[in-house]
Amino acid sequence: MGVLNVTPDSFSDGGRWLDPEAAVAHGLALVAEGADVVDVGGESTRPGAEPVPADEELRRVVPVVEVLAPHVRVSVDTRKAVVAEAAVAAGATLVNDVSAQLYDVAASARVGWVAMHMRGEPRTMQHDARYDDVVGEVRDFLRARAEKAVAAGVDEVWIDPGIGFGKTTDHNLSLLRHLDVLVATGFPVVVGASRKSFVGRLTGDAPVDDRREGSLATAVWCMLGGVRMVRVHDVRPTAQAAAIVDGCGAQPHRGR
Ligand code: HH2
Repeated sequence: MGVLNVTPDSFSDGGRWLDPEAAVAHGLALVAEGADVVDVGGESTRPGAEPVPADEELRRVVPVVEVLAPHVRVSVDTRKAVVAEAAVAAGATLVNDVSAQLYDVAASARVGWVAMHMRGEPRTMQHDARYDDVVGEVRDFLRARAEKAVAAGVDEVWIDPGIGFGKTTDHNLSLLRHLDVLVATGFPVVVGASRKSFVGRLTGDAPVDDRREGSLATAVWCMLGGVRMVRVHDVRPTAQAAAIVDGCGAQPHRGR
């Protein structure tokens, strides 16, 4: 899953694809690099980010989804039902929901749904990053939401531990160390760790534009741990890595 942030303020690519033509061109470049899904988002959810009004988010997202959808599977990264509905009407077939609340929208639109775990909301989520058992709590939350979605009629439900969303570096590493716990729920797992701050912390405080190799290593770790989709900014190296992991047969769930 390639990241396409149509925002002025995303933590790594904010402002680069705000113009719809630039966004579409970047989305098509991600497809050429090997993305199976392009994830279009119009609201940054980085720690401390301010919410975006729905009309502005719609203005950013819908025209880009419309143009990309005939070329690639498009997911919409949103917390708002109205934006998810409009993006699906424009051709998106996956709702990437960092609030883990929009399963009714996915059910009535008959599209897939990603439930991501977040503690609190982006503006304040790093203030209260406390857990007794981060892996168990995240697993229980995601499993409960996923089961609700299935009961509501969603056929394709993904779960995502929400790396960096109300979590310290230690919490992120615990979740990555215990991916098997999430995989064991039976729901396909997606992980978005690309360029996030723990990658910088583990690599000598590498700045955000120097986290490519660390992000790639994290993606490969996830693939080997049974994660079925990784959400990344650097699609080309990740797609190459996925081809090697697949070729070596480390993904038994893909039938090899
Ligand atoms: N992370 C971000 C946004 N959406 N969706 C899922 N499913 N999983 C994630 O880990 C995830 C996500 C944050 O990263 P990014 O989009 O690069 O930045 P920003 O929120 O600043 O736009």
